[in-house]
Amino acid sequence: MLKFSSLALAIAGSLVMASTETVYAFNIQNSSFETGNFTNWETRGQATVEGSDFGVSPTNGNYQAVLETLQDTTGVNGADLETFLGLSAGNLSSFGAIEGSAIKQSITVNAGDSLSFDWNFLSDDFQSEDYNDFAFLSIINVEKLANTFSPTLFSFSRLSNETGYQSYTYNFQVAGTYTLGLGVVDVGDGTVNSGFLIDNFKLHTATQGVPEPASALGMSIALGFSFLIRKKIDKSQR
Ligand SMILES: [Ca+2]
Ligand SMILES: [Ca+2]
Ligand SMILES: [Ca+2]
Repeated sequence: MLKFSSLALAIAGSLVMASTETVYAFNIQNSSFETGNFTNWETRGQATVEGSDFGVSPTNGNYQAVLETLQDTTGVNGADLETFLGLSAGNLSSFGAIEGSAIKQSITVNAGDSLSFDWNFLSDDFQSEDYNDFAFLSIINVEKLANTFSPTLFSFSRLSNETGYQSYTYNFQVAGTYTLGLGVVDVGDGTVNSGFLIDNFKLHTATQGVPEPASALGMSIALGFSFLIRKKIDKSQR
C-alpha cells in the first residue's frame, strides 16, 4: 500500500512540475551600452557605441548604439540581414531594403512581459519615396519605426535630420526565447546615409505568482491524489 502511495505522490508531483512552466525573464545584457561597446550583442555592418560627442545625447547614461547605412556600402545586403536576424526571406527585401546594419541579442521572456527602449532615426535622405530608408525592430516580424518622412528636426550630428529620441514598447504574448533585433537599411539604392540611435532597454516583467489554469488543474489533481493516499493510509491503519 505504501508503494502505491509513493507512486501516486510521484505522479501527482510530476503533473504539477509539468504544468507550471514559468519561464523567468532574464535581464537584457548591456541594455544601455554603458560598457562603451557591444559586449553581449552581435552586430553586422556599421555599428558603433558613441557618447554625446556624436551630437545627440544618450537618454540613459553616457553611451548609445549608433547604426548607419553609410554613403557607400556597409557590405551587408538585405538577405544577409534577414539571415542574421532569423527572419524569413523577403521580410526586409520586400520593402526594398538594399543593405544596412543591425544588432541582435537573444532574450527570454514570460507571456505578458514587455520591452521598452528609446530610439532616434536620422537621415540625409529626406522625404524620399524612391529612397525611403527605414529603421526597424525585429522580434518575430519586422516592425518599422521610422522612415525618411519621419525626421522633422535639424540634427547636430553628422547626419542632416532626425526624429529626436522616442520611446517604444513591445508586448510579448507568448513566453519563450526570442531574437531581439534592431536595424537600419538603405532603400532603393545603397547610398545616402541614414542612422538609428538606440538606448535604454528595459524588460518589464509580468506579475508573478498567479497560477495559470493549467497549473491550477495540476494542483487539484495533486490534491486529489494526496486525498486518496490519505484515505488508503487511514484504512490500512484501522
Ligand atoms: Ca546608455
Ligand atoms: Ca550605404
Ligand atoms: Ca539611403
